[in-house]
Amino acid sequence: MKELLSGNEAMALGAYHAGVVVATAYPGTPSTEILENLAHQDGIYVEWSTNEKVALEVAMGAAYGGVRALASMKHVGLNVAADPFFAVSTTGIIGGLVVISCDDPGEHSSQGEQDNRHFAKFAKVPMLEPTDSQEAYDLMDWLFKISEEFDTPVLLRSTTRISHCKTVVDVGRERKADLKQPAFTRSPSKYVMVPSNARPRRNVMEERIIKLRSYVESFPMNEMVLGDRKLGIVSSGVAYQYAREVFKNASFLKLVTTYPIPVSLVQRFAKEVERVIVVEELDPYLEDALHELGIPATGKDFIPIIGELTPEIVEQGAIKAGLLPAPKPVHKPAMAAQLPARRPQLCAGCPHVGTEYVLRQLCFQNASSPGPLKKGEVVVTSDIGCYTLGVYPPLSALDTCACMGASIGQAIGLQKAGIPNKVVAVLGDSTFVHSGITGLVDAVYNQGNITVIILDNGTTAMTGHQGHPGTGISAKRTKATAVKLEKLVEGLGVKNVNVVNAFDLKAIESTLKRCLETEGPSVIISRGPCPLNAKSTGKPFKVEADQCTGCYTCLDIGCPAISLSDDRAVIDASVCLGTACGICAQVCPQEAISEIGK
Ligand SMILES: Cc1ncc(C[n+]2csc(CCOP(=O)(O)OP(=O)(O)O)c2C)c(N)n1
Repeated sequence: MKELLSGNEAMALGAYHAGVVVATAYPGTPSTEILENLAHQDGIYVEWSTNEKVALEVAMGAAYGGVRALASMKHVGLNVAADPFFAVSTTGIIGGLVVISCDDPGEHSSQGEQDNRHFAKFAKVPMLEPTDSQEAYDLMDWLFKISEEFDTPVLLRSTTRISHCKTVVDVGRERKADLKQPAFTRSPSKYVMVPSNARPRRNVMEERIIKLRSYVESFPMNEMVLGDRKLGIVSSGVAYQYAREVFKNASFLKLVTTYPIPVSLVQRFAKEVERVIVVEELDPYLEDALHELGIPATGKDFIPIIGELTPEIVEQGAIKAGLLPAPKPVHKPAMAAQLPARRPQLCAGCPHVGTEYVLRQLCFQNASSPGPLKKGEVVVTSDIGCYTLGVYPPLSALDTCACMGASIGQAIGLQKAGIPNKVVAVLGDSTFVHSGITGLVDAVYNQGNITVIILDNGTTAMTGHQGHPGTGISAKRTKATAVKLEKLVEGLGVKNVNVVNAFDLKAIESTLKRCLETEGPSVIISRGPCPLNAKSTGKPFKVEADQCTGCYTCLDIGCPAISLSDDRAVIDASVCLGTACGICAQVCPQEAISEIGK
């Protein structure tokens, strides 16, 4: 049967057919749809885990219990899960364990760009990379087999284009019927990594890689395609597809096993061709591996090391390097009218807007340019989520954003460094549970004189409304036990805990002012539903044209429902959340905004 599947859909179906029993993930683009697709399947356990470290630990436990397990995450998620990733490489498993890392070259929706192929080599974990959805589907079966045969976790590395592009997949398999029965075999020398047990496991790891080196030599998905022998191209992942498109007649070596690489196969290929080049996205990972073998390959001298590749970028690089003739100039028709540039922005009715507006007023004192802080201004350390869009004008209310959970630690650090300004940390509810909790414990333990604002919209909005422990909704969208954030915060030892309505500007302002005046850590939970997730919407607002003086204060909240017509504010009723939000009415000095029909 043939289906049109994205790489992520194909990985999910491939894992299901391969008999995965436990699947875990923390959402993150471009990986999220893997677990979302597995959640539809019957007979398997799926969970949105608290974070990627927990996701891998749960999958690792399941694999210790003898069943096939999968943990998927975005590239930076593997940084969070790095500790168990290295640990499970040391202990090995019993049931197959597959870790999927979806990298995001070009940072379409990430805080950083990194090439996670290095993780495989670093942790001594075998890695395979599909070049399309068919291979993504087929590989899942291989990955679990390799994992079990070699007693090792296996890394499947994907990238945005592999994960999100749809290609035709021959879905040839059905779910395995002969699943292993879950059982744990006691074996402290394998599972209890005290130094005396961990040292012998290091030998096991090295022996495993030697065995894998010879295994990958005959792995059927690595493929040598001999064309014109003048140019031989080594490639993997989506870059292989681009290379095939650009170099029509060259010879190719497609590598699916990219750690370890099949050394003899690569050497044979290099002998078949006059010149070897490597076409790969991000780092010169394969190129360096070829150099180590003494093969004088090139690639990164004409293919960028930064950002996502396209066939056009590969082609331009090849032309510059003299590998392809320059194209004859063709007359291109004039471009169609360009769309106006538009920043990403918070939605109409977003509960984050009010808090960020107050932060702007109170902490930045409307200072507009970067530079040293004035007396009385407050530093706002931020985290990652929809609320990070508050960095853009007109809100411009944030000072930092590094990695998930960092806002609280950064705030403590700034305060302990002794800067003369107060510090506020801002993070979302999903981010708080992911990795904010430990920072807050640090603030309690070490008497951090900071205020933490948890923007609780009851969901993981940025990645598409996944549940998290605070929401009481499971990955299968059934009811789960909800962790109450205010109780959790109190339980951690915070004495000054406040819950405010995220749409009540006065309450947010007075609570924040009070918190900034008190000693020790304080927490404000600013609560309001995400409008894209909320069940009911409000009655829209309008601007009374004769009352509007054109002062533009309402534009300062950056609501996409508000625009100008003849220098006066107007509200688009089809977008406005009105009574469910009401922030524009609260900021209007003329009281010119009210519910339609009133
Ligand atoms: C380590 C890591 N994992 C996952 C992500 C993807 N991601 C970015 S923000 C975010 C959570 C957003 O949820 P929340 O904190 O509740 O804020 P909201 O978007 O709902 O405002 C996630 C999962 C990431 N950037 N880094």
